[in-house]
Amino acid sequence: MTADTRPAAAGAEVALKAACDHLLGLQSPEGWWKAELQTNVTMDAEDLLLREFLGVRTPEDTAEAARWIRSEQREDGSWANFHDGPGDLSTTIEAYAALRLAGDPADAPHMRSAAAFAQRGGGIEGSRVFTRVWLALFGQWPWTDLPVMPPELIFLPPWFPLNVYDWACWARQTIVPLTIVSARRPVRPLPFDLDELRTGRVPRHRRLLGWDGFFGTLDRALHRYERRPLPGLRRAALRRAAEWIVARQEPDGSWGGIQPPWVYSLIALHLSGYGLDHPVMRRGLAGLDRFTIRDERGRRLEACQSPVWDTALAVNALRDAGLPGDHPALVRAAAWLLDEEVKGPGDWAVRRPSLPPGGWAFEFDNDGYPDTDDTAEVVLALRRVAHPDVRPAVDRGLRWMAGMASRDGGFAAFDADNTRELCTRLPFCDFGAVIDPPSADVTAHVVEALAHEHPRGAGDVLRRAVVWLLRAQEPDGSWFGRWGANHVYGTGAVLPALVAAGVRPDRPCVRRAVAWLERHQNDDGGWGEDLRSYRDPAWIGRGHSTPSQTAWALIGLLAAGERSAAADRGVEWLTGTQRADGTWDEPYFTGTGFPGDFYINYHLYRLVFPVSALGRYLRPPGAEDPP
Ligand code: R01
Repeated sequence: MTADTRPAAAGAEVALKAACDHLLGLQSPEGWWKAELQTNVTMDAEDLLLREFLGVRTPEDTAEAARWIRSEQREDGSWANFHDGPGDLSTTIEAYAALRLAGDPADAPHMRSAAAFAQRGGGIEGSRVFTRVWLALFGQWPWTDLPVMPPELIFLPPWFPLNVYDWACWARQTIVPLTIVSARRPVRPLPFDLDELRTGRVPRHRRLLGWDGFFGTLDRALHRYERRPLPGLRRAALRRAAEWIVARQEPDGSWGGIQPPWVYSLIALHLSGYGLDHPVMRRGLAGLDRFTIRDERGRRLEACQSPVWDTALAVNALRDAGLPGDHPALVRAAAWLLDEEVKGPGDWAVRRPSLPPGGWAFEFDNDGYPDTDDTAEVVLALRRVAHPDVRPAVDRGLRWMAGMASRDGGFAAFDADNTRELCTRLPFCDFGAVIDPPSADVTAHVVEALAHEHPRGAGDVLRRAVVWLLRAQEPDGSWFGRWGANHVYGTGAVLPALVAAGVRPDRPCVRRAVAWLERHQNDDGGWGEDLRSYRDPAWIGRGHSTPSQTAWALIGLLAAGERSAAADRGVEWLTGTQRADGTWDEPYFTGTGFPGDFYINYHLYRLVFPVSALGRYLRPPGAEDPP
């Protein structure tokens, strides 16, 4: 064995040891890792509005949430959806409404500057549908001036356009309760109004969206129907929708483990006659407590939680770092992951009825919605741990995952063939992704898992997924990042996948991706890509260097065999910015919920990805794998 003489190697060894120690120190006694999943203050504002609506808002929670919301306000009076991002109109309006609820007077300086920002940005009239639904619940917006989503939707068969299974699972679980809410049109008056947030003008884009073309006509017809719905049909639809919701409550009281379906389901069921002491409501409200973080800055909610994802990434990182497969921390993590396997069917079975269940979901209790992204990472992790029971679970996961290929050969997160573009055209859908089509990052993770495992019968699935990835390469040589920011994430995911699948690193597709990464390295040696890149192509590949994005670029370069000066400088950026305690600071959000609309700061990313990158830098792939 010869010593590594690269100038960055010695520093990388020291940094990696400290980072691994820090990461090991974050593991729970049960074996999982879970770091904060930070999003934006709409979570906290909507939590107060929910509690007000249900009549369970307490002065203590209100004061603590308001303190957090105030602490997140920007210089210009607005609230943003991500660190250092631009103020967002809808987020600002929701935060403002919550602070009024908490008693902040409209003439306080921070409220006046928030209202001024909202006015400049188009006011309540220009805000997203969800924001106006919240305001309608409190008499601050007319229900008649919102796009109609009738509960009769629940009766459309799975082959009919716009049926509930045409929607991405997160949108489906949000829309079904909202159909109940908007059919019942409840109003709980407030002791104040929000006139200071109104402009009195209907924004131009909404007039076009709402009243032009086919969907404008459809929406007008639905508004007429809404005035006199068929009583028998309406009653049956409301009943069926409520049953659909109740059947999907998870063991932890959540719906899909994500905040929007959760709060709208609680409101919808309450309107359907479920009292606060009904077990479904009690479990739902109690579950929210487990998603609540309380610390010196106040009280805030996680939009969802990432223990399975974090644990799989941590295991892979520690194995990349050279920890042996029989290390007690890894064995404990594997045992916990095995316990988390999804063993029953879910909504995914509507499109793949004969596929046996298997795989993993993102969260502690999210059995109805396993996803291929988590399943791929868990498979990649479990196969590297010496635990006697991993094989059958890994095999079930691989079979389920391979069976979730979409028609075009690519992979989406939660469903197969969830590609009905029509859904995105509805006037109701002005926020976030509402379908779940295949993406390069998810397909890459699946390819990587299949390529390492080569499960019987999946050769064709793997080949088609590789072809899908090759076709998805952007003209500039990069790949788009659907669930992480952005092309740096996509490219950092696809390169290891292609190489694992046998694509030689000297092939042009790999060379073009390497060149793209090298072109976008910052002068300081790191990589960063601003979230604005999702709306403004000028930002693609550009932004402040961050630990996770630098690590993704390094992982891509190292997979391509680049033991180059660019890699050395990336490693030096990581070692030079590491904190004394072994982790990194990462205020910038590098996770994507919905491109353009909803972003996530996964607080473990700053640590797990640098550990993987430094580990792979020091130990080229294959050096000590498998266990
Ligand atoms: C939301 C919302 O809050 C939300 C929260 C989390 C997600 C989905 C999937 C995964 C897992 C992670 C997070 N992986 C596929 C990705 C791994 C990196 C999505 C949405 C907001 C508005 C609406 C999420 Br409407 C619905 C949900």
